[in-house]
Amino acid sequence: METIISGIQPSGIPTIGNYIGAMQHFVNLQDEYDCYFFIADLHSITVPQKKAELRKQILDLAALYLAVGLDPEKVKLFIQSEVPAHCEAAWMIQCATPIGELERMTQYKDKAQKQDTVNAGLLNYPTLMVSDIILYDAAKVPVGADQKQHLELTRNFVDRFNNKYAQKGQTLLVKPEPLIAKNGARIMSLQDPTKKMSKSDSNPKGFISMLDDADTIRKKIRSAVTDSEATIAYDPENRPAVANLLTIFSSVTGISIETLVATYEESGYGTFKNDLAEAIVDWITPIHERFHQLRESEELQEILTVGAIEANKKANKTLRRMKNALGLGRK
Ligand code: AQP
Repeated sequence: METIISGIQPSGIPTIGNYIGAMQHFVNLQDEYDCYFFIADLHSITVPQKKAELRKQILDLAALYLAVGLDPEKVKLFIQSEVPAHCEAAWMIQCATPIGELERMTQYKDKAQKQDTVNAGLLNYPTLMVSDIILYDAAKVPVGADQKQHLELTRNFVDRFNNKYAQKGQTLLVKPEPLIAKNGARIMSLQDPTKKMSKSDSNPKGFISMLDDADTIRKKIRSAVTDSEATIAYDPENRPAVANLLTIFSSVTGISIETLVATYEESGYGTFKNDLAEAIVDWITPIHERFHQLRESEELQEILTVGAIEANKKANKTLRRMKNALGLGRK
């Protein structure tokens, strides 16, 4: 069975964008692959976080992973900072990565623009991502379009490291392939369809959090921007806001966009938005029930403890190979 790895940052409560673009695919992949999924708390501190909120969001994300359908019997679920190998390997990777390669990363450029002071961690973020991937010998990494550049960096690093240090016939590091979801939708902000929906958006009207209650969801959908056209149509280029709402509608109901357009073409935004809000509420209510059962449970703690043990076991093996390749420490 091939291995896959992916993580989500606890930099807020996951949005339905995180669900549609990442979590739902993780659930579909768990039967076919040896899966490692993690809570990327080390990545989240590249920008300032509040201590108490971060601690809460780590457990919220863990419970949400399970509430949306990840099965702890099938996947290893762990908290990144509980596996020290991630930072150790990241240091070795940084020492073999030209700064120019990191400065070219578009996500770095975007995030750096929004900070008064740019920390070294923000620049080095992709090297921690390289570490996340290589430590688990991941053959495939589920990535959205925005992460392709980071995966390319990983593939380049693996080539460089293997060429320089692998002994004849040795698989030192595994070179990962991207796993692009068939219906890999990118969900946009409800207030600005040119901007990706983000859990750390300072305007909460821009996103639907996976823990928003029914009334909040209804209000946010009601206030979502649309356009001045009279009919409902799927035209992402010219009518991105409506296309975004149709994509969300289709994702939470499984109804095709064509069928939705045929149903709502002439119905006006009021009915369309009302039905969309109810569809989201119907879909999210059982997720909330499972979330609340899990959130304060001993079971959640046990799942994370077992996940950390398994992840440490696997990651430490790769770390040892890397240290031996570089001649660090003692044999
Ligand atoms: N709007 C989105 N549509 C589709 N997929 C999305 N993802 C994020 N936003 C959308 C996917 O979710 C996964 C985890 O993301 P992350 O938390 O590690 O980082 P991110 O992409 O930076 O997510 P956010 O919500 O925008 O977080 P903040 O606000 O902290 O920057 C990834 O697979 C991503 O593609």
